[in-house]
Amino acid sequence: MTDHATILHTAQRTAVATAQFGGPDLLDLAGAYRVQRRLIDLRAGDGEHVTGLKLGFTSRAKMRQMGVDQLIAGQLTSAMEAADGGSVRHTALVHPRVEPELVFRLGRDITPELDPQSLANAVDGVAVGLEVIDSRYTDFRFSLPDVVADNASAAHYALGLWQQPEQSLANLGVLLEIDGRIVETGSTAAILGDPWRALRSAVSHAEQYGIALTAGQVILDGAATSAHPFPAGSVARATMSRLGSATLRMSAGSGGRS
Ligand code: OOG
Ligand code: MG
Repeated sequence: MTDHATILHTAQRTAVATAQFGGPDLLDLAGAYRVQRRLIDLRAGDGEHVTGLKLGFTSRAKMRQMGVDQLIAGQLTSAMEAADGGSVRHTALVHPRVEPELVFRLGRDITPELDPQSLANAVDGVAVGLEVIDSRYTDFRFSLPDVVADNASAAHYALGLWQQPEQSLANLGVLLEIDGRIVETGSTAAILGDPWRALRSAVSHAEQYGIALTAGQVILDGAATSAHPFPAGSVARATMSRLGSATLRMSAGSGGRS
C-alpha cells in the first residue's frame, strides 16, 4: 500500500484531490505529524528547503470555519514563497483559498527554553503575509490528523515589507480584499489574544517535534479571519493597520510563474 505521505505528495504535485484518511482511529495526531515530516522530506528530495513554520487554527474564526478545535503547525518550503505583487498558478492547485497572516522573521537561531523576552528579541521583523492554503483532500474537508498530515494545507505565501518588531501587535485591524472588494475583516487580537503568544506556541511546537527554527526563517501566526476562495484571474490583498499589506494574483494560465 502506498504510504500517506506519498499519496499527499502526489495529490499536491498533480493538483488532484485525494480522499480523507479518516479520524483519530485511522491516523492519530502523532502519526499525522510523522506523515507531515515525511512529506517535507519528499519535498526536500525535490530540491526544496524549509523556510519556516506556519500555525493553523489560532483563531476561532478559522476553527469554526473548518470544524476543528486545536492549534496545528506545518512547515513552509522555498517552493511555497511567492513575491509580493507576484502571482501563483491556479492550475497547480486543487481549490485554493486565501487568508491574511501576521508574519515574524527570526534574526537568529532559536534555542530551547528561551524566555519570552529573549524570544521577542530574536525576532528582527514583522510583516503582513498573504497565505494561499489548498487542502489536498476532496471538498476541502478533513479531520485534525488529516490536515496535520497534509502539512496544514500549506501551498503558498507572500510577504509584505518588513517592519520593526517592537510595537504592540495585539489589536491591529485586518482586512482581506479580493479584486478591491472587502471579503473579511478582523483584528490580530483574534490570534490567541496576541500574535506574540502564537509565536511562543510555534516555538513550543518546534521544540516538541524537533524542528529547528533558524535565523532568516519566517513564522506565519495563523489567520485572524476565515479563509476566502481565491479564483483564477483575481487579486487578493491583506492589509493590517500600521504594518502595510501583501498582494498576490491568481493566474489562470498553466505556464510558469507569471
Ligand atoms: C488549515 C490551515 C489553517 C490558519 O491560518 O489557520 C491555517 C486549513 O484551514 O485548511 O493556515
Ligand atoms: Mg494560515
